[in-house]
Amino acid sequence: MLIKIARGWEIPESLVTPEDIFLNRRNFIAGAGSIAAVGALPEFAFAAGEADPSADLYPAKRNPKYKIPLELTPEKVNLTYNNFYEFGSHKKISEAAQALPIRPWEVVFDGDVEKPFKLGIDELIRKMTLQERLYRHRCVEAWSMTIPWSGFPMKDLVALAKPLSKAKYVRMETFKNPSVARGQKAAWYPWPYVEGLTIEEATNELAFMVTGAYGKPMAKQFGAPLRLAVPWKYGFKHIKSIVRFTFTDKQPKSFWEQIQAREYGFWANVNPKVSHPRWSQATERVLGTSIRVPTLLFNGYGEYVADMYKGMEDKQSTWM
Ligand SMILES: Nc1nc2c(c(=O)[nH]1)N[C@H]1C(S)=C(S)[C@@H](COP(=O)(O)O)O[C@H]1N2
Ligand SMILES: [Mo]
Repeated sequence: MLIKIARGWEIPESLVTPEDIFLNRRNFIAGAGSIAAVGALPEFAFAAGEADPSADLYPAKRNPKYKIPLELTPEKVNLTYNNFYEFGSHKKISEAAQALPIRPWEVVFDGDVEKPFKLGIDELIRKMTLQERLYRHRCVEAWSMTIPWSGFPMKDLVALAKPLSKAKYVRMETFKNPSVARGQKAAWYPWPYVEGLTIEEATNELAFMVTGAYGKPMAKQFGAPLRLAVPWKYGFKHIKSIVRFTFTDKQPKSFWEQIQAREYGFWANVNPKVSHPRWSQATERVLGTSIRVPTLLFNGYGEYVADMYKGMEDKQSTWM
């Protein structure tokens, strides 16, 4: 491999052909090696002349602890291959997503908290210390990407919210605005998008609130201005464009669970040995390359998270 492999990440050399290595080296140079040289890419986040009020906070200092085994997915690839059903049930939603107004943007904290409150996104971001982390992302559809997210630990957001001890879960909600998000006109989906984590998961060091990507405020199609990253779980848990955090003692029912609980459950921890009812999860297609690599248990993050699921390993629901 081109980059020193972090513990727990090993991908057999045999799965990578020389062409792939060459391709990856090119991607690496074009992607990871030139995060600063983004001027040539289309400016997605704000219209011309409009400045993102948080732009001065980027690039955030990289936290070197979180390593990835493969090169970063080129920015352009990630910017143009997205799941964001609010803007359509296909991957080419990047243009449509530009219609989403991301200022002003209020975030509500309610439920079992000391005192419910609302906070403007810039006020929230500026209460936190931003850092950059290189994370892997594994979609339940068996593709994956790697991405330099910027943001802050979700633990810090939970601390700010001051949940009561009876709160066992945090329920998160995406905006609802069918006039700009045309996908939300499809009444057969249970809008708004909802996701949830246990408090233990939300305060795990890997759970990350994303505000930026590729060294600048995150593009709208990534879920600006606030999105979740829980890299040991399938991609649908990574809820985008969050407007509400509700602390509760009841396990939240997520968007996909409401649609098809047999295929998309609450836990959704990555496991190559547990197939989706309609396809294998053993390998994944790496976006921006021609390779497939084996999928790893907990997407390779077991050393951080496996303890939370002790005794649940045999339960099918842990993995779906
Ligand atoms: N609100 C909302 N969040 C969402 C989704 C969505 O459709 N709506 N799709 C999820 C899925 S299935 C994946 S794989 C990731 C995709 O993130 P990306 O487009 O940045 O790759 O977002 C997740 N978060
Ligand atoms: Mo996904």
